[in-house]
Amino acid sequence: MSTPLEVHLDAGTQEAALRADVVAGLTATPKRLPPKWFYDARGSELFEQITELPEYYPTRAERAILTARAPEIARLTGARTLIELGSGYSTKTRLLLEALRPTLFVPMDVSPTALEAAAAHVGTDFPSVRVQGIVGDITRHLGFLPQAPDRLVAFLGGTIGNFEPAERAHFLADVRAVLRPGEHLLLGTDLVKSPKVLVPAYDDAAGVTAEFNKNVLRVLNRHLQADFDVDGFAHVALWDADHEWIEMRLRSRWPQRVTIPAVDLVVEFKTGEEIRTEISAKFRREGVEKELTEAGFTLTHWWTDPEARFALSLAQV
Ligand code: AVJ
Repeated sequence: MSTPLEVHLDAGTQEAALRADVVAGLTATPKRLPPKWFYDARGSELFEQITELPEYYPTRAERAILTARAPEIARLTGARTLIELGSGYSTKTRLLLEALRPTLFVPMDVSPTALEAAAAHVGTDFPSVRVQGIVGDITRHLGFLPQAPDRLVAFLGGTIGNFEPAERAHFLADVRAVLRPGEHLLLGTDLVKSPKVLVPAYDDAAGVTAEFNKNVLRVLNRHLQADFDVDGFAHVALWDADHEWIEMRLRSRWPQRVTIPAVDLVVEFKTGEEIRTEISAKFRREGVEKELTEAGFTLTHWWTDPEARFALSLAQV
């Protein structure tokens, strides 16, 4: 049973937010763009392909933890409502749904296409679960989450790593603020490991991540009538050991001038000049526990895959 998508991001608001991010990010030094603009229909599909790449271990590692721990998570939380933030296609979520058998499943994502696909497959496989998809920005629309009983908020995939430390603190405090005492957060975090493993995960041999990265330029071309030459930029993935995060960048191959009519902007690029398009922070247990505690949560369980590549934290308000 699935109710129609609840939309808190109408096209007008989305375009205004995109314009503001593009003006702020491409007039800054160094240039940057927020990763949320990767995820149009093509970008969401490319990300699904990334999750199947041999080099991209986080999805498989997290799935292994969920497979092993879903029954325990169900028992520990007793959740009757499952909320999934940044749900995408919700492919790993079926493991939680099978164990929890919740009354209500609320996936929230910026991508309506991904939510529709999620609602369709969950609706087919779990006919007794009511699905209420919310098209929204998890940094702005948590207030629209339903006041349903016994909620478990899942934020999987390591997506919290896309936020800078200060943004993470705000985000976790916001999640904490919408929850009632006794309710839970299940948080997926990728863990610090050798750059020999990390860098290829973000720079795969088949070039899918490169296409995903460049997709943000296609989004700007389509929505803002920009004239980015997508082939004029090279995909870059590097490990920032000080911040313990992966950075993705797009590096201009030659001097170029890009016109973005919708925001009345002309942007110049020197050869080698980069746009930072994503950070993907990697974590250690101490850091996760500290950040959860500072946000008002208590970390009750920490599970990793057998190779300790990825962690799932269960925290309670
Ligand atoms: C969806 C944010 C978890 O950071 O690993 C994959 C996105 N970027 N490859 C990540 C991503 C490049 C992914 N998250």
